[in-house]
Amino acid sequence: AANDRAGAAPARKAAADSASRSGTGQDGGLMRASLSAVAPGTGLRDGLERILRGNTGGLIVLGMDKTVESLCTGGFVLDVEFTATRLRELCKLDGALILDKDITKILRAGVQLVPDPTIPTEETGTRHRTADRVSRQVNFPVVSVSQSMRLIALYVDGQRRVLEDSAAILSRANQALATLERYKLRLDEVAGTLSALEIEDLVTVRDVTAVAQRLEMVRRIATEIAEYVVELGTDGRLLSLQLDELIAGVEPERELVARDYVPEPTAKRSRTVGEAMADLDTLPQGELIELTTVARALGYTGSPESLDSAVSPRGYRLLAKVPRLPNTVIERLVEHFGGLQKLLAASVDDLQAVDGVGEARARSVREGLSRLAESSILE
Ligand code: 3AT
Ligand code: 3AT
Ligand code: MN
Repeated sequence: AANDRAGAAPARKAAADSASRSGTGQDGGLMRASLSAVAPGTGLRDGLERILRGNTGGLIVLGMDKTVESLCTGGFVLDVEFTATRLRELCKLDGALILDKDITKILRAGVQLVPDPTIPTEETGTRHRTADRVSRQVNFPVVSVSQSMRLIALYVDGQRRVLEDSAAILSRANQALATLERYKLRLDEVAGTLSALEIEDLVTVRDVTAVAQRLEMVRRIATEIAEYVVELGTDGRLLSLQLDELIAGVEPERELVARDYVPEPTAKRSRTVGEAMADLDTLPQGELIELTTVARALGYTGSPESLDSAVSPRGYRLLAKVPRLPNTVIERLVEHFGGLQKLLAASVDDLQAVDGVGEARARSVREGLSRLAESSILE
């Protein structure tokens, strides 16, 4: 089980990275980091909840630099270690608190913040207008705890997120998880069909595209859940384990499909595996449901008729299912044989002609491929 988890973690990270790439870019990254800093289980969240329970408010800047300093007037310079209880006590003072960016220290308390008044803000109330403006003016997040509305809000570069309680987030996350489960089942179905067709050499562009499409759908919903996991902090541990288990292997599978099928460059079209994957990644949701646009992202012409043209895999995806086969050997096997059908037809002797393939490895490849062929009979 420990191995499983170690293998799944990078997949989730990749899903998360792609969210910040295709989503709101760098700001998405800062919002994510900020949500993680105020997630349940952190000292900061504990302190914020204490302020809410104590019926006071708060205005807290999560970082200090020259710009922040230039907006500070009055207050006290403290430079004491951060604790949740100190945060709550010091928020009883009028004014704002300044923490260091790693939230290990409370640097100042009772500060009046004077942001540029020409920065537009839609917020009402001096506290929230200040939080909004300061977050647009400095490179750190700002947290407000509203005394009158009893809620905690996070301001990142003018974006506002109200922190919800874990029960509400979990109920949405569980719906997303149920969707992921359904998508994953469907993915496993189409991927199984693709393997069977590959063995029989009956693959069409449509079959490949269906798998690429399902892989992408699984990744997108997984990305959404990964965001809930960040927001939930320690309350998301179980969700995180379920997510990791469901998407184990999805990320490598996606690359293997691309490496198997992205067409050889021609004079008219050429597409690298990386480009194909990036294009799939950024396909708008509405276009992802069209097989023709997915086919085009992969590097095919994408006309409706072309979906029925025959294609053959290079063999990366099925070779990856053969146990204990190093990547370098997979590369050489594909290069030497040039396609899955030739690999399937190769004898142990033929296989040994490849650099780095001795008799034992040749046998294990031969047996591995035969076993795959037997187990993926078309239903
Ligand atoms: P009290 O003695 O508590 O009334 P204070 O100086 O401690 O005054 P607070 O920081 O508690 O003031 O702020 C109380 C309210 O005063 C909050 C806000 O509605 C109003 N206020 C403070 N500064 C401004 C400002 N620059 N513009 C408009 N309203 C302000
Ligand atoms: P609540 O929802 O009532 O908590 P608000 O936006 O209505 O927030 P108020 O005008 O009632 O804000 O002010 C509440 C406190 O917010 C007063 C002061 O301690 C703090 N505050 C407001 N503006 C600033 C500022 N510019 N710098 C530091 N503290 C501020
Ligand atoms: Mn108020």
